[in-house]
Amino acid sequence: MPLTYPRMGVSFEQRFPRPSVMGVVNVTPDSFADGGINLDPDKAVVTARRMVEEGAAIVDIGGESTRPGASAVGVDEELRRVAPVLEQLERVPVSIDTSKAEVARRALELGAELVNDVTALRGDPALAEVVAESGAYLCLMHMQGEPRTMQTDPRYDDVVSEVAAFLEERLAFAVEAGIDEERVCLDPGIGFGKTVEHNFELIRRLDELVALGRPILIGISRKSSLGKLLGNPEATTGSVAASVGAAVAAYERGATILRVHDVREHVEALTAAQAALA
Ligand code: HH2
Repeated sequence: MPLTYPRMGVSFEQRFPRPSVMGVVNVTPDSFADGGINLDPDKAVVTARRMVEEGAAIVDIGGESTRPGASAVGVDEELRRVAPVLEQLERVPVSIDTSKAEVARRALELGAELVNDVTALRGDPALAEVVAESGAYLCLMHMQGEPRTMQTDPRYDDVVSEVAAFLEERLAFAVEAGIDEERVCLDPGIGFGKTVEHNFELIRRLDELVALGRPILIGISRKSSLGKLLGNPEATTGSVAASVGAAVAAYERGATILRVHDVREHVEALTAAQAALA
């Protein structure tokens, strides 16, 4: 029987105190950092359990890569990838990284407690109702364009105010659809239609997103901006050390939850940062 999570009454802030770590497990052949490594369901389960032992508050299971240039995956294939993993993770706190209502519904039945939607409820018109009815936690993320083309020529007049306005509008949409505002977190979507400069400006001015009043999730772990920052213009990934540095900075600027591939390193660094900053 799936573990029943306290779906009513517990706010996002109570469930995920600052700083919390979300471990990334991609059950995909093509994800930019861990593609293929966790495609075998048994391997994905071992990785997810290890991440929780290392201190992750939740593990984000994804069956579709959204890396720049990735092509979309159908519902059946996405379910075929993630369902066998979720079935074996009954006692593990799980988030489902999907934009599809049908995938989210099945994942919630299998015990997932959070829906992580990189389209911020713009991808599948049926998803808002699934989240509202289940009482699940929800992450709304900003993306300019769509994964296939988003890194071609991202442009903003002011990236931070545009991302803030977008997240505010999507939060209002979610609340209008019956989703409890207290259960929602917001994410500027590092690397989703953004240059290196855009990404770091979003972290530098994170206080302007914190001012929206909801917890902020940051996913910069191993992203190419970190490799580019360190001098390789062709980088498709970044190092663990650079990821940890950026995560600690984001935490210091107000982020609540850090979405990462290397859980132990981030938990250790954030524990020390918290002690130093408290
Ligand atoms: N980044 C990725 C996927 N999902 N969700 C949120 N909320 N925030 C993010 O920054 C974010 C996300 C991309 O990273 P990853 O899952 O490692 O790669 P891929 O999309 O190639 O599977």
